[in-house]
Amino acid sequence: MTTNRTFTMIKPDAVAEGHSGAIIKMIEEAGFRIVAVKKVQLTSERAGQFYAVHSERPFYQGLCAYMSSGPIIPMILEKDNAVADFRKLIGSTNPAQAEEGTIRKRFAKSIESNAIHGSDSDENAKIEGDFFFAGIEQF
Ligand code: RTP
Ligand code: MG
Repeated sequence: MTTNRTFTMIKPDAVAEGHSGAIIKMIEEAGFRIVAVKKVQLTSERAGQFYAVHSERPFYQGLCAYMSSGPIIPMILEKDNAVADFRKLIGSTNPAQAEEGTIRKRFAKSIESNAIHGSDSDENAKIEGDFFFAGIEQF
């Protein structure tokens, strides 16, 4: 296994409910190192750019409204096998199907408001990290 990076955002519902600290604790205890972190609020347009891959899906408008409804905490993370291990740590998109011990099982409210994002490939991790952070912000 090689050390590599993934990208995540703590989504508006989890930030608003005060779960950021508990979620970051779970992430660090699972062995991820924080490479970059900040708190920002997206416009609906910018959320739409981030999720452009879903632009034809029926949930796209709702997703853009949700992701711009309050501040989020984007982060770049580093670990062996980062992308796959982080998807395991967050659990299924739908919390009803998420395994015990996962972040979504503990904090997601629904398939729409599901607390956290995780990149689905090394290529997308790089694109998504660069969407939020300049090179000099990534340590
Ligand atoms: P994410 O990209 O946020 O990590 O989530 P994911 O890979 O598990 O799921 P994805 O299929 O990429 O969907 C992106 C986000 O869109 C919302 N969603 N709503 N109503 C629905 O059926 C539905 N499906 C997806 C969720 O916020 C999901 O995380
Ligand atoms: Mg996805």
